[in-house]
Amino acid sequence: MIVRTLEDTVGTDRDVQATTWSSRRLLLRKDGMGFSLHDTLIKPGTETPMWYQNHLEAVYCIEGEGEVETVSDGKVYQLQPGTVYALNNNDQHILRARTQMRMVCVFNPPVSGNEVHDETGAYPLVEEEPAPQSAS
Ligand code: 9YT
Repeated sequence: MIVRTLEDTVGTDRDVQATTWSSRRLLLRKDGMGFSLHDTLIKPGTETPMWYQNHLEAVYCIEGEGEVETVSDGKVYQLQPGTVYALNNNDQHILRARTQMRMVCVFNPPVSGNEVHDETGAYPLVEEEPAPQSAS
């Protein structure tokens, strides 16, 4: 069993900083769960365009307020603690934080931890490593 705390991740390579957010990766691909689990802080007053073309992501807001817009149809959804959005169609979207927001994010497939958003707002797909060969 894996037991880990947020404190365990802060200041380590599991604590990833970007211009508009920081993401504490509690579970990564190497943990072998088939998804990754992140505790993410979105900076207040920011706008983040994203488009995870290689991943599905669910985002559960637990603190703060903001909105998310789906680019294809311009719809805007208000976010507050207790609201989840799920990018089930790899939706291109824009996240706007009115206050600092704290989000619990789940990625399928899991991120490996070193990805950064590319110019489209996506993370690259990290190929599975080959299974270790048993010694004969
Ligand atoms: C909510 C969101 O997608 N923020 C961007 C960071 C991402 N969730 C991550 O890598 O944790």
